[in-house]
Amino acid sequence: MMKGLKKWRLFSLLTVMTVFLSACGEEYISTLRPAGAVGKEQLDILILAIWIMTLVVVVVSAIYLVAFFKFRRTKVGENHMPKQVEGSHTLEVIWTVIPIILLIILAVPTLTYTYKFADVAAMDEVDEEGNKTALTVNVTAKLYWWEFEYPNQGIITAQELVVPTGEKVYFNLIASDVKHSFWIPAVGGKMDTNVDGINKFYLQFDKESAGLNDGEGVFYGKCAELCGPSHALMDFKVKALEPEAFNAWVTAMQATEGQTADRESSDIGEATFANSCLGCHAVSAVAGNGLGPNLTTFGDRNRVAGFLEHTAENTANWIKDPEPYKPGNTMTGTYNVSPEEAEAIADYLMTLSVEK
Ligand code: HEC
Ligand SMILES: [Cu+2]
Repeated sequence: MMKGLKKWRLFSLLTVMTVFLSACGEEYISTLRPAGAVGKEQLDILILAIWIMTLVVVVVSAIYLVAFFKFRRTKVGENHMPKQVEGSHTLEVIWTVIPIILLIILAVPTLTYTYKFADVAAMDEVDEEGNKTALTVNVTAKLYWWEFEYPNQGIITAQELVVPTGEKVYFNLIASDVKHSFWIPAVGGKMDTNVDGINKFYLQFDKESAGLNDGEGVFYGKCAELCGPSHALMDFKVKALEPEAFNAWVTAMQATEGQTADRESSDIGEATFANSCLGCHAVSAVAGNGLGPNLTTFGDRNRVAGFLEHTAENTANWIKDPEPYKPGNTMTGTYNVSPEEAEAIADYLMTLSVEK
């Protein structure tokens, strides 16, 4: 009796938790509150599967309960011999055909959507002038950060993906060191980024970020493949802009062509940065892939290194010694600056912005 009671308590606890936790999904990160067409369709498949599973559980439980109560020994008598159904064709056909039907109901939409989500033919379409019509982003995952290159616009950024709403955005996914996985939970995915071989898919961003700051509808992105000690900190942010604002952002990014830090600058921050950091961190968006994140838009970021609160203080602390923040990162130990210089650099980096 006691044991049954304990089980009952556990069961009630789980039920209550289900009810309460189901409301926990924040819009910027929840797969259950999709903010794009792909995420919605993926959720539809999930719900279909849950309905089918629920149906099976309900029917099986009902049959079990009927058998349990109706055919108790105390009810049917000690010597009752139930009807023998071994080898019954009818029964075997029934319990073979029903699961097959259920699997077909599940398989048809799943396969259809799987092929649909992998359809990236539009990536190669061009207009009369030979320009690519679809927006493509080359994503490179690196320990422990993300690089986003827009090949047709000739710009590159890091840590924060900027996309237009209402159109399909195509992704070429690759990793430069170990396997990672690109995931924007609220919008769809995820897909592995491999070291050799490009994975391609598309996402659609239907909900505009209300503002470009954290808490204003900026979506969260995650690495979804265990890749090393700082895997859990390998986050990025996604800013979904209406097409006009997106185009303005692209133009502002393109205008940073040739921008650099000056070794002779009277600003100690800029001069030190030019000497010690520029080799890994470009400050122009029209640059190639970097050993470190492109910092052209550093002042516009929501986070430092993808996860720390975006303040000059955190930036300076990160520069002084990034190791405690992200163990195993590839910046640690590659330069030498004094604490004062680190603080001056942090102030300089905060001024780098295209979002004005
Ligand atoms: C060997 C190349 C290298 C050098 C040299 C280097 N960094 Fe980095 N830096 C990186 C890498 C790699 C990361 C990403 C680390 C991570 O998030 O795992 C990074 C991250 C950062 C970030 C966070 C970027 C963001 O988008 O939030 C800042 C700020 C930064 N570095 C500043 C500096 C400064 C200042 C210097 C010079 C004093 C410097 N770095 C020198 C490679 C380098
Ligand atoms: Cu990872």
